[in-house]
Amino acid sequence: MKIRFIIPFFLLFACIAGLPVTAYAVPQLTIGVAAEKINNTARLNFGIDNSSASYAGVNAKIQLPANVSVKSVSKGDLLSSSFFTSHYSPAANIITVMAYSGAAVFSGNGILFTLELDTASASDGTHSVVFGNSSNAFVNSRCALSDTSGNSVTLTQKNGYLAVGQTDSDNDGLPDALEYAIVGNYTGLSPDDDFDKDGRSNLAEYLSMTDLNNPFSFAEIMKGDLNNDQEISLADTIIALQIVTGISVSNISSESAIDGKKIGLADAVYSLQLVSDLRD
Ligand SMILES: [Ca+2]
Ligand SMILES: [Ca+2]
Ligand SMILES: [Ca+2]
Repeated sequence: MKIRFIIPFFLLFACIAGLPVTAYAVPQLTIGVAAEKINNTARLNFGIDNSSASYAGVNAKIQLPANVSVKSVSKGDLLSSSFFTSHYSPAANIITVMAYSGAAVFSGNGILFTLELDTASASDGTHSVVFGNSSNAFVNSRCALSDTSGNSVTLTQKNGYLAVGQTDSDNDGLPDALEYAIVGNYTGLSPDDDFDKDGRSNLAEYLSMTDLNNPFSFAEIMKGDLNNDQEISLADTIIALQIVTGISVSNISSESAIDGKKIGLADAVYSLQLVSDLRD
């Protein structure tokens, strides 16, 4: 039987059997994985996965780990034209976020917002970050999403992790707490692999403070920015020259090389020309 006949037969059978013909995936509210990086800072993403309907809004409370505070909240790609507000209660360490899309419904997979966190006072290790799930502490936890008619939408909620501490048992550039948060041990994550298949290596994502367990979280690569600090400077020239002369430099990802593969003399020349205003 040809495939084009199979589908109508299935639909007919489904109607007779009373099965729902439109099978939407259950949307998932997600909290990502964030790792402490420079200046005791981490960026944690809140997103929607697997949604195949449109949503008018989200209303959720999130419990942060002890001694972690919110520095800032920024809208993600799904909320470019939406109403958005948040309230942080330091005493309870809970952040409440309400985001409503108005006429322009948001749908699909992606990031709703990002929290920039201060992890300076948190204890080393892997901490859970959870959605509210008890009515006395958290409101609206079971209907965090509503549809365009204001009705609550069935969804699942996936909590996240915050990895604090720079101890690195296998000396591969990925801290123990981060490896543990993703694979459950201190050595199982390879810096050169791309765990979430978004085109950025695990090490590159750690360096740019994006979520290496979320394909919708990644940073644009700035060619020549070898140390991933979002600017081209003499520091990049020095790193390139060190690598060319065989000096080992840690925590550098070759994805930011000019050719995207291998750091070489061309990278040193490129950053030097930019710094010297010899090229645009
Ligand atoms: Ca490691
Ligand atoms: Ca990745
Ligand atoms: Ca990612």
